[in-house]
Amino acid sequence: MAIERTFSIIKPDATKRNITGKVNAIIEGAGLRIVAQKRIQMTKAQAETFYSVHKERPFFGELVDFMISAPVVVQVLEGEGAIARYREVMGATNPANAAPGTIRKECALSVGENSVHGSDAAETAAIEIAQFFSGNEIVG
Ligand code: FUP
Repeated sequence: MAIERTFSIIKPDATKRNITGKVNAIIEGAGLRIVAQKRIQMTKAQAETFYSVHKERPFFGELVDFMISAPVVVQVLEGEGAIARYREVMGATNPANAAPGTIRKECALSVGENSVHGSDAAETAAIEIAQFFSGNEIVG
């Protein structure tokens, strides 16, 4: 399988509870490398752009408000089949359905406050990485 890069966000529920390191330990334990990482306060415009695919969904306003409620940590992860691998490591969107050992099972509070985001495909990974990182900030 090819070496890929995927985009990750450690969300406000996790940064507020000071468990960035716990999330990163699960990521690294799964064989993914953190090749870029920064802590930012997302703006409303950034959050709306990032989640624009969900703009017609009833939870959109709540989702945007949550994403700007505290700092987040944006990351680029690299590894063999990193996009699918990270989706496995994250676990199901709703932590109640997430498998043991996944980030959402071990860390998340609810379907909204679910600790992490990970890209769902190669095209979205490229778009999401470019929204938050310039090429020289990614060091593999
Ligand atoms: P995922 O790819 O697992 O992050 O899930 P989705 O793209 O389906 O959803 C993106 C985010 O929207 C979730 F992480 C949390 C939020 N969401 C809700 O708040 N309620 C829902 O019913 C579904 C998603």
